[in-house]
Amino acid sequence: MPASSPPPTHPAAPWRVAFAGGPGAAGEALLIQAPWLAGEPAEEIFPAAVPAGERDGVRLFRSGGFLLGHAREPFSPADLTVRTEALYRRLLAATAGLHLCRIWNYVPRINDHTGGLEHYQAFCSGRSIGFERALGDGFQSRLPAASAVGVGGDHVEAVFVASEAAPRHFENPAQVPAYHYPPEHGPRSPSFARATAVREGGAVWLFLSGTAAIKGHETVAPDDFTLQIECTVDNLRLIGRAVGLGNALGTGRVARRHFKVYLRHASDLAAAQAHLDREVLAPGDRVTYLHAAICRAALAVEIEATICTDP
Ligand code: 3EB
Repeated sequence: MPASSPPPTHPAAPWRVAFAGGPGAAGEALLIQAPWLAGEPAEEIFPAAVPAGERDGVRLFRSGGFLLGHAREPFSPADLTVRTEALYRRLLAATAGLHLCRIWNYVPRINDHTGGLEHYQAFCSGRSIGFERALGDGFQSRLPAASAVGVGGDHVEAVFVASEAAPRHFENPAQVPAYHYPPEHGPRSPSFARATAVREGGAVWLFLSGTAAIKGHETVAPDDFTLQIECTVDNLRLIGRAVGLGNALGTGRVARRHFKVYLRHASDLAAAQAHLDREVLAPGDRVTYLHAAICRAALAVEIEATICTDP
C-alpha cells in the first residue's frame, strides 16, 4: 500500500464467531454472549470468507457459493415473538433466492417465562410465523439445520449459512421431526431439520443440528448428565448415518469436523470432555465448549457438528 493511502476506516472483518470471555474475544466484531468454557475460542468454519456488505441490518459475508450472515433484534421479554418474526423477516429477505443450510440461534434467557410462555416457545412462534410468511405453506420442507440456545445479553440473534446450490435436509429416524412436535412443547413447533447437506466447490458440507437427549419427542433422563450425553451421542450417530457419514461421524474420512458443545452446568465440563474424547473426537477435530442454557429446562447438554469432506 503506498505510504500516502489513508488507513481503511472499516478493516475487513473476518468471519469469526467468538464467545464471551474466551481468549481474544474482546473487540471481536461478532461476539456471542455465551460464556466460553474450553476448546477453540471462536468458530472459524469459513476462513476464506470476505465481507459482502449489509442488507437491512443483516451483515453479510461470502465464501465461494455460500452467503454467510448475522442478524439481531433488540430483546425485551414481552415482545420476543414479534422481534423474532422481524429477525426472520430480515434474514429470509437477505437470503431470498438462495437456500438456507444452517442457522445458529441465540435466545436471551431461553428458559424464563414471560406472560405464561417460555422464551424458547415464544421464539419458536416468531420463527415459525416468519418462515411461513416468507416461504408459504410447505415451508417445513425447506427448513435447514439449526440450534437454539440461551445467552445473556439483550438481543435475539441468528448466524446463518445459505447456499446457491440446492441442499438436502435429513431427519433422525429415532426422533419426531421437530416441525411435527405436538403442541405440548409450544404453540408453534420448532422450525429446523436435523441435518442439512450441500455441495460447494467440489466439497460436501454436512451441518448436523444441535442434538440433545430426545427420543420421539420426549426428553430422555431429565437432568441426568451421563445418560443424556450418551443419548445425545447416539442421536448424533443416527443422524450421521442418515447423511451417509457412517456410524463414526466420518472419523478418518473427512477433511474437517467442528463440534460445539453447549453445557447447562459448567460443572459438567470435565465429564463432557472425558466422554467425547473417548467416544467421538479424533486428532484434528475442533471443538468448542460453551456454558449455555438449552431449549428445554430438563436438558443438560446439546452437541452440534459441522463437517466438510474435501474433494
Ligand atoms: C430438540 O431436538 C432439542 O429450535 O432450532 C435442537 C436444535 C433443539 C435446534 C431449534 C432446538 C433447535 O428439540 C433442541
